[in-house]
Amino acid sequence: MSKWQLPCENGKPTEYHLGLLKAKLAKYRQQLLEPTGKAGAKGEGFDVMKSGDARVALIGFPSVGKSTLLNTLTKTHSESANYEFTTLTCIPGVIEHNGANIQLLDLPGIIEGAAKGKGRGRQVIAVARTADLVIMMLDATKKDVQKELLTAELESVGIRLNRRRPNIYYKPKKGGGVSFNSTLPLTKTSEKMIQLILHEYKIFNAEVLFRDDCTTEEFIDVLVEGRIYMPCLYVYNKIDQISIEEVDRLARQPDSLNLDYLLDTVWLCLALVRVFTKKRGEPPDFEGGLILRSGCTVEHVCHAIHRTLVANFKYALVWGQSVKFSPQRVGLQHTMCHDDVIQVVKK
Ligand SMILES: Nc1nc2c(ncn2[C@@H]2O[C@H](COP(=O)(O)OP(=O)(O)OP(=O)(O)O)[C@@H](O)[C@H]2O)c(=O)[nH]1
Ligand SMILES: [Mg+2]
Repeated sequence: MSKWQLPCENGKPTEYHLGLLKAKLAKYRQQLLEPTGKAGAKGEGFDVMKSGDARVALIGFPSVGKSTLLNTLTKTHSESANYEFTTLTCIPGVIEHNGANIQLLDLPGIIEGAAKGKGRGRQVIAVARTADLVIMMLDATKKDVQKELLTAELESVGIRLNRRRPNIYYKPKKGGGVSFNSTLPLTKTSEKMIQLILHEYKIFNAEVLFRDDCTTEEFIDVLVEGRIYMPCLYVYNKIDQISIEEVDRLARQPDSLNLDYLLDTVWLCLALVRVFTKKRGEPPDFEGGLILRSGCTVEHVCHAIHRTLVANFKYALVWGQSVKFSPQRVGLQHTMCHDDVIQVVKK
């Protein structure tokens, strides 16, 4: 066998060899991404202050209409024109929705090879990593392949779009070797494969527990640090340019949107919740709602009101969807719903 050939089983490269190659690839990519420490480090993004309640990044090829969308949704103006690379830096705007300030970032267009540093790709991707949501803008007049290309660019730098973190428990240990377990039969990888990959990473002591039928790639994602799991919305622009049949085809795709409810969908994806506070004997303060994350508890609300409030907390009265009776007396662990009203009673 020449050294350029993969070890074979029945003429096919062995599964284990492929798994190892994937692990090696992930390792080298990771090393490439790590900043070199010097000024102009590879991972550096555009310097834009994070502000507001959440951050949304606009990603797309040049001239798909990213700046036009920013100009439509926010009071900020970003140059838009019919030539490519009109936008050369990161322009932040603010969307006001349901009383929340959502930071929308207009970014330069990215092209194939962006992750390797083509164009301003690296900086754009570094900013995307800091966002809570990515809006991928696609030109309806162009082919569907743009979506795959952009997804591949983001994948190659560890950004996983619309995917859950793999349900694998992994803990490096000081000694005792590798203990491997799974709560169900594994069909997409095997203990031997995992052992080989751990070996490749020079990890000889660890506990691994598969709670789902995950793939080898998903295990590598758990092993390699810095993976980001981010919601992504696909927005098709320039639909005025295509035939009604084509619009119909796009609209039937499960993740297609129109501008009317783009904002509502952004809100849902960001999992934001607005809670109104109320003083005793007064109407709720509908002007100044607090913006929190979905799943927030009364304790989170108290922290958002004042940092000393939890220490003086006796109980709270809540009106709205999170309670059976309005009002209902609840404790610090109670989970709030969107548009609930809360009155905190101090000791
Ligand atoms: N027909 C049509 N043209 C659009 C639409 N949205 C934007 N455009 C035009 O497309 C061109 C590019 O728009 P931009 O907003 O500058 O695109 P961009 O994605 O910000 O481009 P870069 O900054 O170069 O990456 C402009 O001439 C816009 O007027 C749309 O919905 N329909
Ligand atoms: Mg632009």
